[in-house]
Amino acid sequence: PTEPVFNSKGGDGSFQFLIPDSYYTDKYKEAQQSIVTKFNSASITYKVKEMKTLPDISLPASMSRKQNFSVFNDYHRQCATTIINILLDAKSIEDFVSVAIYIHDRVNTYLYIYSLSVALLHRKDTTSVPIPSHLTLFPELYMDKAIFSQAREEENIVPVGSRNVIDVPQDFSASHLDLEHRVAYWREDVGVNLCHWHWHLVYPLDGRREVVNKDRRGELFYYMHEQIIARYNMERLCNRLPRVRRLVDLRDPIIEGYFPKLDNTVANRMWPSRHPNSVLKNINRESDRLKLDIQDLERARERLLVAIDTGTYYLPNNNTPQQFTAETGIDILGNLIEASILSVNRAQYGNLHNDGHNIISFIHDPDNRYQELSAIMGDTSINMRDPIFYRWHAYINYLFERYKDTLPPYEEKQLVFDNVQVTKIGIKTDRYPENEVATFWQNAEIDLSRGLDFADSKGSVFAKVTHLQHAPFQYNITVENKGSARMGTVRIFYAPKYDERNRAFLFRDQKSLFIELDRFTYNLRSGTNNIVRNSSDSSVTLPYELTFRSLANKPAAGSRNDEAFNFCGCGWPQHMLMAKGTSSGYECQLFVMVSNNQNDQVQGANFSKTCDDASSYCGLRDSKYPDKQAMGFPFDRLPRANVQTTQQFLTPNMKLQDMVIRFTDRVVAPIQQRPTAATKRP
Ligand code: CUO
Repeated sequence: PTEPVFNSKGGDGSFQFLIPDSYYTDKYKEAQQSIVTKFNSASITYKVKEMKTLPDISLPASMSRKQNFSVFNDYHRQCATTIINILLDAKSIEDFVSVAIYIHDRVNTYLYIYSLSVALLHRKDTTSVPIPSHLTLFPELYMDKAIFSQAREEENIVPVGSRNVIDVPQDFSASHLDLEHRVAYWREDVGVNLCHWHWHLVYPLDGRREVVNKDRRGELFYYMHEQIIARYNMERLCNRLPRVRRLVDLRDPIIEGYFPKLDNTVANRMWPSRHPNSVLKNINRESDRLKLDIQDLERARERLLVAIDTGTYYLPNNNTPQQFTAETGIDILGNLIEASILSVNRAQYGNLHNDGHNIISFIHDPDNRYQELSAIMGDTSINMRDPIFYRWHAYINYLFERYKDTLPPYEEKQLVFDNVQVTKIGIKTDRYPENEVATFWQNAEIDLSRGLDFADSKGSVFAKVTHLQHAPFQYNITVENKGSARMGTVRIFYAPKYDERNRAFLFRDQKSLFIELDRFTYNLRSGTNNIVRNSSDSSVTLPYELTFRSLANKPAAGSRNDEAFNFCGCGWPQHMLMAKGTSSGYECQLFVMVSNNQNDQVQGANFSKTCDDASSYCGLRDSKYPDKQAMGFPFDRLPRANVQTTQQFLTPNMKLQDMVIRFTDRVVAPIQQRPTAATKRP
């Protein structure tokens, strides 16, 4: 802010905006004086600039304030794009704050927070402004509705200092009579859902080209969701569930039910549920401006399959077939299937992925006769809770895989790194046997006071959630370099070893289950190199503090986590890096490849230390994606001839190692990892 007006009263850092009279909506005009009086004990007052010309927000204001916002709905997206563009166009921070405040009370709250967050992430002058934590703004989206009355009771009756931390039960959405509930701890994890919300903020599918058209965004849409499915499948196998079945026949009953039990404070309702064996129907809902037939999805799917199988697609009004090339094909296909505004021909290839979300999210009330709102499948901050999310995305992923299977396998010469051999890899921890990772439960406390708007309260009310955690570990990698000193790219993955029938996977199936754990560059000396890398330095994860952030657990000033604290929030949660495993030790395989960095380097890929925590899944802010290889390399294609097993796939610069994940069913206090200076971030 350029000219804040400071109020000398108080010293607690509390803050208020002094809003121009003309900004009050009719609803609050009469109460204006009492609102100002109520908050005038704040120690800092910021006088909001009054804009001479107010923005036209008639479109976003037309969306009901009691409706759920969905990025998959075209109308909702247009509303969001209008707000985002207004916020991006504000000439200064002062103007930005002013129009943001003007819009705030005039549009749907979910729509507003989404638009504000996207704008903050994409304005050059707000890179250091923390985007609102969705978890603390809307805690009701992340935990059982039942705890909130308890929270209000604590806030109203119990003095600060004597308040109880409210326990959020792990098994609130279902019981183990539902087999799918075995992986509910994973689907309903706070960090997993926040990760998905943030990814879609960083990669909006609509808006200005400079906002949407990020480097390899279509490919990253494929890869990020492919990795989610791989991780989910491994989690299922750990829990003796089969890999997720893709949703192929849209007319079959959907056997998976889901009852979220989440409060919807915007609509003052509960989020709708889906009964087992529900059947998809054509959608016609005026209030959502949504008319959609099952056939629309089937037609789009057929056309996409023809494009994939022939390796060609068509541009609008152009009869010349265009070829998918190995370099850009997957990126074009990602935008086509999603479909983002970068789809090269939406009229022909439709809106498959988004419409899948749409049609599923209205399965309970397709023509609005019961005036029910969309279900959680329409909301990117909560849809990973629902088993149907994975069945739909497994289908979407199948299309991408089908395309990838048309590409020529990598030849050995594309995989090797001359004179470089990986001779030993392993996992080490302080207290567990070699190549064993320990998993257990851990608790995190979440401050509810902001989301519940305890305006008059001093102090917080905390909820305690239980989440999966693993003991921190180190990768030890020995590399023999018989050549001169060179830079290598170290790629670390892991995958299940056995299928549902306990048979060792063949490469062609296991390749879809390899989960990226880390990727970093390393200066290889001539001779023997012993690389030590901490699990917490992963290029796919977001530090723990960024998931459960609050002022109470802000990382120490100057630490790596502190630099990132204010920024993106995009990344797989660190506590979910590893699958749960089993109490007897789940057998899986660690894979390390050291590739020649000369082939991997990208000009213009800058690790700025802001938003670079999870570059594998989230890319880099204002920069190119930092790896020239296809995302998922070397597991994104079918193997070369005569390769049956992953062992046979290996070239000397790769190594495979059996490992186990051993789960202990109890809550363990946090374990700190010792720092190591042995590795270097790129
Ligand atoms: Cu992330 Cu379907 O793209 O939920």
